[in-house]
Amino acid sequence: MKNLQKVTIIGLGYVGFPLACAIAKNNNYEVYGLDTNKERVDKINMRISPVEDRQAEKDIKEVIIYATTEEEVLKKSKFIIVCVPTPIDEERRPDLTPVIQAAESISRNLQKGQIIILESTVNPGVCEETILPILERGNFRGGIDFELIHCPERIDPGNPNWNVYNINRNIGGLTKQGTHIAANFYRSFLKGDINEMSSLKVAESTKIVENAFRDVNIAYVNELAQSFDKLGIDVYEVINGASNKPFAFMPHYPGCGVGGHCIAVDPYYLIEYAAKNGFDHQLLKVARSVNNSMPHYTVQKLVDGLESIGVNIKGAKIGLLGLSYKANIGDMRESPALEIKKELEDLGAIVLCCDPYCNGHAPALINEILENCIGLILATNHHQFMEVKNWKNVKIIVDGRNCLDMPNIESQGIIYEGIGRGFPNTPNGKIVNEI
Ligand code: SAJ
Repeated sequence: MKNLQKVTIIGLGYVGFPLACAIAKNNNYEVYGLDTNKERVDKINMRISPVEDRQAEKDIKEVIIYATTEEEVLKKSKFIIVCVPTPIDEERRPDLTPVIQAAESISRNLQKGQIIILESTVNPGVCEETILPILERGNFRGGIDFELIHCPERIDPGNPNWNVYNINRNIGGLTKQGTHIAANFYRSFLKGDINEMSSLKVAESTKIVENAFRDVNIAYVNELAQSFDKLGIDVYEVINGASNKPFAFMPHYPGCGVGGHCIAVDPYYLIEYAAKNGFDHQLLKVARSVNNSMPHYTVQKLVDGLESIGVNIKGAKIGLLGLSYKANIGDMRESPALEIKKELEDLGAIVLCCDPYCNGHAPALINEILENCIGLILATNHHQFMEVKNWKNVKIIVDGRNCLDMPNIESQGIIYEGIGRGFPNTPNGKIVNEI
């Protein structure tokens, strides 16, 4: 039997599992998955995808991945790829616990010649200052007895065009030779360009910079939205106008907040690391603060709207459409909708939540809300909500994603409030979505 190279992926979630499938489709590799979640391991061994990922749900029927909770599997792997979460804690401080635990399991099983690759998003310095010392607890030295590489993940959940196979990747490592070996490993099963970079820190920085860029740009339009609401100008029409400039402008769109495990999280990793090294990222901090203010801004629009029709929010039945952080997926991590729900309940509202992708947490049906709620906030632009035409007994709608048909709503005598739409009688009710 051909001596296949063994690969173990640690962390079989929305990043690790599609990656494991992509590697397993190349017949030169025998792929193992290591995860602490027994239910997830059992699912994979029954060839069922543990994540919502169209491509992976198809791939798992064609490949074999040996999933386990036993770390001894690491001993026999040439390549070990770490794809565990890098969240923030209650105080919005970086939490490297999953990464440290993965590094410790690797360290306990480390073999000469292994190539250790971190895909989880981290700030510059984590590989060399946190992971490497753990791996060097024994007699092996990085860059000599084993390689340490960073290849930041770029999965975009729910994106129909970009997936693990076709997106370009950046890669950096302790040594140039190790980086090249790891880059050729990725080239053997991916189609995107693999860009070999000069160091671990540069590779770590690239991903953080990508996502902090997005956070700052979203904060920019969120601040514009608050300003233009006062000025009676529709910021959407302005952004769409600016977008017809074929260079030097990149549209982002205002909304009820920024959620997810990337954009809402990654900037804190750079803010904290830079502060430890004597630099204060004021712009990144202000951007985070503007984006974190949007859930409250959205709730306040509802409170003001209800007051304008003589209704107190205390005791009022309010609908919340969407708990996910973005459209058409069921992921509530850092979702602004959760903050909106909490603030509504703290104000004494009776909140009915509807989210077809998170129905375990949001059991209300859309019609139940339309028939029983005097006001509603749309927090997630799921396509199901955008198909509603008759808003029945609702008297005020706050469209937290500016995705609803404003003229249709106003034609039913309902107060429509968007985020940055200026005065409700915006002449151009053109609806646009996020990029
Ligand atoms: N959002 C806005 N306005 C925008 C864009 C997004 O308010 O103009 C909000 C969304 O509603 C959501 C949050 O920001 O709550 C994050 O949205 P996102 O589209 O950035 O989705 P993510 O978190 O899945 O980001 C991923 C990232 N991909 C990786 O980290 C590999 C990010 O780098 C991508 O730019 C993003 O997908 C994408 O472009 O879809």
